[in-house]
Amino acid sequence: MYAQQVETGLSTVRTTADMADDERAFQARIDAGVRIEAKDWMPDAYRKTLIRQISQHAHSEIVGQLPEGNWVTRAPTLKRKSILLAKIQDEAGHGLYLYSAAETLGVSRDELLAALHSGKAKYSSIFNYPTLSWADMGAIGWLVDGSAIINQIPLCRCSYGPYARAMVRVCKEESFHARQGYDIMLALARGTAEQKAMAQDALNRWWWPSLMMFGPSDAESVNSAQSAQWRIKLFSNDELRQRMVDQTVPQAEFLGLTVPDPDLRFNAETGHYEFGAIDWAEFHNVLKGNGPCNRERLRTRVQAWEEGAWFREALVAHADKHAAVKEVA
Ligand code: FAQ
Repeated sequence: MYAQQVETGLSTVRTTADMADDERAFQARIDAGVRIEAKDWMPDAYRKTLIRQISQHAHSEIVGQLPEGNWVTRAPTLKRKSILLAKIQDEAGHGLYLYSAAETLGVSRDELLAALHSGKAKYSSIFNYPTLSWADMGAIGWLVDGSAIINQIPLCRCSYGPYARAMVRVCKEESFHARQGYDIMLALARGTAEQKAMAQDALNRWWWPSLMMFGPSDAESVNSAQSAQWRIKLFSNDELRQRMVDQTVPQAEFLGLTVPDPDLRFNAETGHYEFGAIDWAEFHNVLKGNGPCNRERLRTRVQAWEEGAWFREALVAHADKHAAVKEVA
């Protein structure tokens, strides 16, 4: 199933015959389901792939706070505001777990953040879209966190121990996030005609970007085959995207909303929904930095980093002073 799909992908994987002894032993451990830990020997390319994926994931959590942060002061009730605040704080926590997991691979947080701030490192395309109405808070929780869970549940079983363990807690928190998003959508869908129209408009704008979160199609995915061999990826981009569609369409129907895809239909034979073509030109454009909010998001992160310099310096000064006092004692 998955192996067949990734064969059409762009990356090639090494057979055991091509591998040196230590690499073959490493692959055998992975194939046997043994978790790789920070101090274990690992091929440089495995380390590099994990640093790439985990740091991109961390950046996504941190940048992902911004679209929702836009609505904290305008939440309709105190209760909604407290829930939204808690969710956004959770995302910061996820970023911290993930930066810590990346650091176990020998890269510093400063290096990772410098790559984000220079525009070299990617973060999820989804966070480059604007949040225009309160209904967007519902759509993000429901669709974006919903998609994140589908992608991340398998990561709890991935081969790298620190990443897999971080994902367990992240997934628990993400399910609260998805639930609160659906609850907002439910309240709007059952509200006035104007509120229902607002919910529909949010679904219209977030549906396709949410499908893009899963990455390029299997035929275009450059990293999939190698990541599958290393059990970093347990399911392909297209498999997880299909899972999202199958799970979400009935939820939209329950809300009385229409998924903005004229080609969407249920195939009773396969038991899956068939859906229309994704606009990959839009996806690549966002990845290149030309999405509606790319520049604004990056500017905000860089500004936050610069304005926080005094605080980081104070922490280091305090730590140095503390260490000096300890030495004297
Ligand atoms: N956006 O060969 P593949 C969240 C890049 S967390 C931007 O298929 P791979 C929680 C990809 O990096 C959301 N770039 O790559 C939350 C690669 O470029 P590279 C983040 C993308 O790594 C909710 C190139 O395209 N989740 O939402 C995207 O095997 C609400 C070719 O792609 C994760 O990061 C994209 N959507 O598969 C927070 C999960 N898709 O690096 C706040 C972990 C692909 O070679 C509020 N990551 N690219 O230059 C993964 O599972 C994988 O990295 C994929 C991509 C599936 C994202």
